[in-house]
Amino acid sequence: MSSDKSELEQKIREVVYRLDELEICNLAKQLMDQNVNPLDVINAFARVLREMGDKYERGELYLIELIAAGEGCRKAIMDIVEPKLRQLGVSRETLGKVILGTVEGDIHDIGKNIVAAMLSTAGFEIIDLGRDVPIGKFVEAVKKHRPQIVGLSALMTISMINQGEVIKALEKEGLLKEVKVVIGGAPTSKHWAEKIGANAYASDAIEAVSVCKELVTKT
Ligand code: B12
Repeated sequence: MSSDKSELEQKIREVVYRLDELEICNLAKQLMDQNVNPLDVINAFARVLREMGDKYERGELYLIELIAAGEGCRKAIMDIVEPKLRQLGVSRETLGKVILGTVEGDIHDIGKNIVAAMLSTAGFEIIDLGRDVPIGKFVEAVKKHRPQIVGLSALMTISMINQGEVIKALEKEGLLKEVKVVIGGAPTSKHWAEKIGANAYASDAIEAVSVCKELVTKT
């Protein structure tokens, strides 16, 4: 079983490193047609991307290569693997509504999209505001959709400040009484969540599911 998973990861690695979006998407299609577990595919994409991120940080990859790999993986996950995940999860009952977005100033959305896919499969209804989302847009969306949870993603030390700004804006509008805030993204932590007054932190998409389930049962 584990060798199946490493074989899958190797297949994905070979294609992602060729940096060709079409090839990456074709492989994702092929894997979905062969009924490979979409969660295994998403996790393999995430591991390969992290590995490439580490190489970029060590100066072994150019930024342009990272952009091509990141965009190819994003497209494959969003357009091909995520719809399959949703299809598998359709019969589940709704656990609650979650508004998700990457905060203002930050265009990283691969992790946020994975979290959206996993929460959706687990039975949450997702309203995805996208990336580089202005603070006011989160407030408007909470007023409009009345979710149980708001999930804020940030991948940069500069943008993580805006997670705190969204919480302040929600508090100012009296919305924190009815909505719980969960944060995530590589530079964030449990400690940061406590500091800015978020209700919870999750380090990855799997933890995000258990944390969100816990938050809705507490309300
Ligand atoms: C891919 C990538 C990009 C891609 C993004 C493509 C896309 N559509 O997202 C591209 C190439 C476009 C990019 C651009 C930039 N990037 Co960049 N990028 C990365 C990289 C390599 C990987 C990020 C990623 O996708 N990881 C894979 C996913 C699966 O992991 P994840 O995002 O951490 O998400 C998981 C968890 O964190 C968690 N999670 C995430 N969000 C949420 C939300 C909630 C609610 C919850 C509960 C959990 C959760 O669950 C996810 C799934 O398990 C990182 C390096 C790294 N090691 O993180 C740098 C990195 C984040 N980038 C960085 C930088 C500086 C930039 C640029 C400014 C570069 C530039 N000079 O132009 C620009 C950003 C411009 C902007 N305004 O945003 C820095 C940030 C440094 C810092 N600490 O501030 C990093 C750390 C690289 C580095 N060391 O320099 N980047």
